[in-house]
Amino acid sequence: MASVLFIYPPVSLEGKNPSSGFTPPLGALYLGTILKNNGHEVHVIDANAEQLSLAQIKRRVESIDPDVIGLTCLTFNLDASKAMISEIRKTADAYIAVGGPHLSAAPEASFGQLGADAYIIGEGESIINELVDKKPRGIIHAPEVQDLDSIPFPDRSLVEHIDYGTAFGLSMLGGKATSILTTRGCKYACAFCNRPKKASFRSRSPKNILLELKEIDRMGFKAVEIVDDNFTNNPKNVIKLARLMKREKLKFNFIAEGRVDATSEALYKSMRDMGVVGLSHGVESLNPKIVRWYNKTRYPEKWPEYVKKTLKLCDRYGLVALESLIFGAPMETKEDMEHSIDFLEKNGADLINGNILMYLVGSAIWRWGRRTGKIGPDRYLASAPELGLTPYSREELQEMCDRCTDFMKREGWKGVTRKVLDNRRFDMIYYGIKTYITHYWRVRKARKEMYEHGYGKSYMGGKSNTQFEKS
Ligand code: B12
Repeated sequence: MASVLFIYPPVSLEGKNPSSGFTPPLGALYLGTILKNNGHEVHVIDANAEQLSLAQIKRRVESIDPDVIGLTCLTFNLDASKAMISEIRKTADAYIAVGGPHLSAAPEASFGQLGADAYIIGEGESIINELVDKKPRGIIHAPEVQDLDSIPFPDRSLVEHIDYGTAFGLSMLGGKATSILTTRGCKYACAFCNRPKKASFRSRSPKNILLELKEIDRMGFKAVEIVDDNFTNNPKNVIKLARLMKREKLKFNFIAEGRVDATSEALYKSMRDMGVVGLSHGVESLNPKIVRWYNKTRYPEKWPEYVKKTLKLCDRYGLVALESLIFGAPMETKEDMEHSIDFLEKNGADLINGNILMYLVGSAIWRWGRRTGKIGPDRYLASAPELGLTPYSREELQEMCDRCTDFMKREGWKGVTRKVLDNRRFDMIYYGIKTYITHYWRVRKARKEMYEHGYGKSYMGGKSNTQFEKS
């Protein structure tokens, strides 16, 4: 039997990572569970959550001395993954396989530069046993799993030593936290996203999700992030799940991601009933021309109406509304950006998350940039101002992001408190007050760090130009 180690690399091996520590690396847990069930010894290092340095990672690898190492590579942690592999290679002679979202998005010709033995495109479940047993080399296409109910639940005990649901050392969700995946794939094709468009949208059955939630409950988790690309993609299932949970008297503090054009009273009521505390939506812009360029919807002119309706529903059902905006589309003016922020502020958003537009390898806007010669062939991740694809500088766009952050600081707590009270989430209120009193200085420090390094500031401490040298 082999000793297998999964590593989830951080964005940066030095500085603070904006979103470290929030949820466990489910990909590694799903694959690790299959191997564990087959008798292999499985370890997981979440270098992102634990903010490990290269030297610390290397030491841990050496002490585990695995036969096989599996890495989850995102475009954002590409540089870190590459550096880790090269460092590990110096002392360990393990077979190294890399999977994850980046591989499904980037050109296959570039994979070799990562320095691994095998590169897996797609979902690893169907090939993970073979990978460990036979150690094949090169590029491997793993088919997506059609029957999601057939996959064993991820074994969360593999990362029980890590306190999830925290940001900058502070628990954000009210209690022991984990995550769950209820669907895979997405029905939409946003132009800035580099998730594989080939992947079909699939749902787990509500009964199967319920069984996993019961297990999560038995393990003592109170808070659960639903990490689907879009939890509201299958509204019927959400409504059914809420019914089943009610029958079982099961409730968690959930957070999830939804769409502003997939809303209904029944859906929002169900989410409230099952315990969803907050829902985030990719609004991106309130200018239909920009919404069309992002390919968010077939009806861009209706977008502002959709956003208004969604915010009303969040208000009615007491769901904290975290609305995301992207700044820096080529045709976007400062007035457009200000209008987007004002619109959200006036129509009931609780929190606004501003981001600078990134061109990610494999996304439609990246392909457009390549076709028109605006992006070099080896540039896999770059922001709009770096590429000169917006009339505004990084600082000007950052100022817009800061306006969103200021709104959160100024108004966020009011909306959040009102909604939590409306929904009689006394557990969360008690937890919030207790944390504030007992960890006053930590709360202040975490808030400060969050605003300095968190979402809407800069990805990777300003370093956003990951690129491979030409081979
Ligand atoms: C939860 C989440 C997070 C959490 C925790 C991540 C974690 N530990 O898994 C937090 C909040 C920390 C986070 C942070 C970030 N995230 Co995130 N995140 C997600 C999210 C919503 C779910 C991840 C997940 O659990 N998926 C479910 C599992 C089952 O899928 P999977 O990880 O892809 O694994 C499967 C395959 O990829 C493959 N596989 C993966 N690893 C391996 C390894 C081997 C050896 C093999 C064989 C196969 C294999 O098999 C797995 C099982 O089928 C995804 C979107 C999504 N729905 O996947 C975005 C996503 C992964 N995140 C994304 C981004 C951009 C980020 C950030 C850069 C955001 C930021 N600005 O800070 C950071 C980067 C963090 C880092 N270290 O690099 C992008 C990545 C895009 C890209 N190509 O780079 C995604 C795809 C969202 C999107 N639509 O754009 N994220």
